[in-house]
Amino acid sequence: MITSVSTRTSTDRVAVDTIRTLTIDAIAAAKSGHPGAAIALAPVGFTIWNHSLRYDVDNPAWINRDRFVLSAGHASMLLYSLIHLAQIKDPSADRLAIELDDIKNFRQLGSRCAGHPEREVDGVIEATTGPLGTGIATSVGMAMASKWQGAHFNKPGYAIFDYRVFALAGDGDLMEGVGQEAASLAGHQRLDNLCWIYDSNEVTIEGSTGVAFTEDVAARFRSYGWSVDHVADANDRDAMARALDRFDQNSESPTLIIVNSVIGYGAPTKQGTAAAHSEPLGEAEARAAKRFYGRPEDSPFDVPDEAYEAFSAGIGTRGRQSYATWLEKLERYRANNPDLAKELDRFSTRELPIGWDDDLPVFDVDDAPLAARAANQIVLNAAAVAIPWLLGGASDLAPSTKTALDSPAGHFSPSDRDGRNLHFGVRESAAASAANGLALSGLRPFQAGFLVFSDFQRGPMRLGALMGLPVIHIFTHDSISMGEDGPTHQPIEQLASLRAMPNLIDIRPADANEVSEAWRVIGPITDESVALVLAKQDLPIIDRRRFAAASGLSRGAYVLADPTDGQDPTVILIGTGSEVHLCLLAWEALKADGIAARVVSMPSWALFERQDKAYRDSVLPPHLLARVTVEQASGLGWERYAGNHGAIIAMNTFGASAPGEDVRRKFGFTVDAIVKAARAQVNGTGDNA
Ligand SMILES: Cc1ncc(C[n+]2csc(CCOP(=O)(O)OP(=O)(O)O)c2C)c(N)n1
Ligand SMILES: [Mg+2]
Repeated sequence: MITSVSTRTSTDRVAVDTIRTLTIDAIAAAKSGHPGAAIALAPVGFTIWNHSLRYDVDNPAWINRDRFVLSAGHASMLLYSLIHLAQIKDPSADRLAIELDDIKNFRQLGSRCAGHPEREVDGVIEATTGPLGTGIATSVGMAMASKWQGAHFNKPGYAIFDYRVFALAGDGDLMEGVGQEAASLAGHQRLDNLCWIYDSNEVTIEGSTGVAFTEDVAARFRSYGWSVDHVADANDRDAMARALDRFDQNSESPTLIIVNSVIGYGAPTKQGTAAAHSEPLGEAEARAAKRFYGRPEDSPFDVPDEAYEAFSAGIGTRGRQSYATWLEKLERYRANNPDLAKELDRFSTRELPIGWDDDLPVFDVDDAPLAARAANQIVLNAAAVAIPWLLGGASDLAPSTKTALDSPAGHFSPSDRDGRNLHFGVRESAAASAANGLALSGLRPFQAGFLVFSDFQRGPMRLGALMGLPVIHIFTHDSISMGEDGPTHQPIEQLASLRAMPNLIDIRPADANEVSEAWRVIGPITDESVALVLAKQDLPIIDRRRFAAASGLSRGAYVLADPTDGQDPTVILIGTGSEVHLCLLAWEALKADGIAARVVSMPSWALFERQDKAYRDSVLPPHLLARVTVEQASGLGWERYAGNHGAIIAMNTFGASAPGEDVRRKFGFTVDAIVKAARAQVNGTGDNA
């Protein structure tokens, strides 16, 4: 529908105010929610979507769609209203992605309008947000992905990937450290396809930002290398559109558009106050606000046709055209670049190349002992050769974590967008957030660091797990055995806390072959994150001719060694990672003593827990209560496998600064200690001491 400018303007105004009234009504029905920012930013959201966003509402999963991330996740009703009014189709069912009924059931079980936006499928809600700062940080990964995909897949005249990323942020997002790290990274990388819109309303929950946040944001972003633009009034849609156009023309740097708004605009007593942030308006205030907007006071969830029409004339028309043009380009691209097009098809459906794991290395028992991180370097590189879109980096620790990809992988930078080594700098939180953004864009990212610093990443890791993203977190220096750097660098409680996280698979391999098998498991994962936990120190290669095959790793735990004379075991030694080797030495010593022991290698609690009971019982027979678990980490949770009577050899304190061997001895991780505990178990004198 072609409309005159004046009609467009009044129709647009109705659409903007409909976002506001839907917000008011949904929050009133739920008796909870955050109206203020959604109301104030309605014209801003409207303009981004209808003036700029290249997005086809009939094809939300379009791989080259522009991305919009609502980093101020508490303003979720803004996003739900936009999705509904734009009439975005559900990609897999004959319905809208968000129906009016979902909005009426805002924050209730079964509604797609959760308290904070939750990503479910590609393309509708682009990222789960709410924890402030993480949405904007994730958007940096998305912008990097767009650049990488463009460099990798585009051919002259065929821009298959050139999507832009918009993120809407509030004061909280800009205060958070993770947002600051990410802004610094984006500025350095000159991500000109990234636009953050900052709602500067000078209000947070505690009141005026004057109590805690008074810096010159524009100057800060300029120093990061961003272009900074201003829109003096959030209601000025023309000014907003012009600022978005300037972003579009900028090919040098990311853009920050600072928008001044009045929180809760139009709600007479609440606007401009912290109360508008988190309180439903209340009956009288809601009526007054609706009167102010010129919308009916007595018909809740009223959506006039003009509201749909405005979106249809904006994002609807433009998106359909953009998609059609792109599709036509893709067909020609396909004809001219058949191999790359095939790769693109696999990439777009998250399918691994056929035979991707054929050349994963197998390590020989006669090879020299190898640190798990060193083995991982070899396996990771083999996987990267096979999977073109596997890429990643460390938080300045690639040489220590051994996660550099060999030439010709290249280094991602403004002059090498095809590079697959990413340099996150010393920015753990941004690294994990960017990895989420890369995964949301279809890439297969890894991000690496010391296990102890996973603490800096829990927020974004948790969001990645919650979103079901196949991010590969590689954590090295995985125990007190890392030695001389001392207790600040020696992880204790990290493993237990990672194991407590839903949708995150823990894998702590015992030797190089378990590392290889770990990657065989990791490769096909599409909807969970992985924490691959690796020892710094050398580990002997387990003799797989004498002991069970490393492929047992895929089941989480497996019987590595049993009594050789066919006897039933009288005690089970359960180890993970570097401690499995100690268990094997203890097994030998016990054998020499006539004690029949079993050794279980348990690289992954998560994978073991999903095996059926018969398998679990075959590994850990319920009647066999004499057990010793060994792990150089907090013992929290090991009761699960040790049982009430078993011995748990673990850490109950922080570590100590000394060579790894000495630290291990000091804290009791020795063959003798394991043998002693096993004997006590067999004699019935041991317990959880
Ligand atoms: C990491 C994190 N800490 C705290 C919160 C709780 N919280 C939700 S909104 C908010 C204040 C946000 O202020 P601002 O970003 O300015 O949003 P506005 O109130 O202006 O909409 C806080 C502290 C959160 N969501 N995430
Ligand atoms: Mg604010």
